Amino acid sequence: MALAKDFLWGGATAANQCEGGYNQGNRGLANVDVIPHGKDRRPVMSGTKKMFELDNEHYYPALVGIDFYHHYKEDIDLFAEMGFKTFRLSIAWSRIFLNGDEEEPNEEGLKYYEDIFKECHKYGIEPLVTITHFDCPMHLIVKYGGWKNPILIEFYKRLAKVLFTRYKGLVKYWLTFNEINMILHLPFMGAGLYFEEGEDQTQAKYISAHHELLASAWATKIAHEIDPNNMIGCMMAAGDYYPYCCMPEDVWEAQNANRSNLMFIDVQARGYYPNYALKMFERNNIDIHLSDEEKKLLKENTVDFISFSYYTSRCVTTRKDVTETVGNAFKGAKNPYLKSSDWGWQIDPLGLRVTLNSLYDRYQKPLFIVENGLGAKDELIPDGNGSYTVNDDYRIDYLRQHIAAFKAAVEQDGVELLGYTPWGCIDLVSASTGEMSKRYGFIYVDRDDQGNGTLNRYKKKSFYWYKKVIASNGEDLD
Ligand code: BGP
Repeated sequence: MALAKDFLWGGATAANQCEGGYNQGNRGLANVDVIPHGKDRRPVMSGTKKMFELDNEHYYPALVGIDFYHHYKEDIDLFAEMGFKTFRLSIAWSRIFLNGDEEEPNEEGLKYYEDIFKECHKYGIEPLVTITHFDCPMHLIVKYGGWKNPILIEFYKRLAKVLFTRYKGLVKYWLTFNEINMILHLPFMGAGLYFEEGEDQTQAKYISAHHELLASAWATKIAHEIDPNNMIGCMMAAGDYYPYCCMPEDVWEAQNANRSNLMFIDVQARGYYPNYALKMFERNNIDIHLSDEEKKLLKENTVDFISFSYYTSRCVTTRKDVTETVGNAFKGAKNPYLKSSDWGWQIDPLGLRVTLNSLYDRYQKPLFIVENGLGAKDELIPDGNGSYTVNDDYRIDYLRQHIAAFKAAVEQDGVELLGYTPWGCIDLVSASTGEMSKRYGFIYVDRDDQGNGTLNRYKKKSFYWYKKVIASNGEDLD
């Protein structure tokens, strides 16, 4: 059985990493804007260094991104040339509600995304929209404490309702929160959480996560009421944890590590907190104030499909003599059987098949790979026709192996898979490092880590390769 004829091939982006135009179209300031490049990035992202406004000492890469704000027509045209069936992008919340707590939305912001969606449909591209990809209006953080405060559920509901109403017929596929489990790892970036000294961070993270889970269930409910055709997905930073060795302690450690991420998806896909999570809350004195009405809301509004990012598998151990590594903000033991990218993320195509199977076994709902790819340094060279290109065989190689892995999961294991949108289909700012030089795209964007460059777009070798892959519905991977 080959991939379905309507398999959604495409690419993924997020407003905070490509859109820019931070002070245009009547947009408000967001947490993602004030996360700087450089040594302060990590402490700000993790909520331990306070940066609530822009200053003159730092460079903030999100403010311009790759200026998708002004280039979207040109960029969508390039996606269409590759044959995209879908394009994943996110809404900048503060473009729709500047402060987040207004009664009325900002028409300029709504019109901007409407134009993008129409542009996509011109080419038969189905938009796949993340309602929030790490962004939260700064005003909601300063005034209410971000997602720690349940009032954010009300503001998010307002946002969701406006989006579903305005884009009815234009957007069918929605994701409620990007990598919802990232709140545990990079809480300021993930959910606008800043911690005061002495604050119980664990309690703050789980109560905020609970608020997001409730908001996600509300959005699912509203979306289905407004248009029963809407397909709502959850989104997790995935990649199965392996035990470093066959010691039972390592196997147990891996099971717990997997559960710490799956807990979120258990709630969104099955509609209730699993017992192991409730017990973990009890042991750690975490109180999420779960009420009967909330239980009902979660139970009745589960997602239609499960989406996830996959860059790498992970490995854990109880042993102390093992080297550590990091991949997509998750620390773990370094797997000696795998190669690593220039940024130390380990490369494991078979791990994608493993992850797809674990998720499908657990939930029996359609899956969607909405991020995957290799962050690498590219060299722009003349293409012999008066323009420039990149010979990115390393990227082609990575993607080829991962596509083969998900095809095997579909064709040989029977996993239901809706589509594949590799991350950063056009080069954009890296979330973890703020660099431009960590590139994922099929399209090169001339901009460097300090914000210099023409912003011109150039097609890489992988552009033509991916075009062939899509045209053959994944049959031609050479
Ligand atoms: C995921 C995020 C993306 C993206 C990707 C790659 O965690 O959802 O926003 O950035 O990782 O990570 P990075 O940009 O750090 O290479």
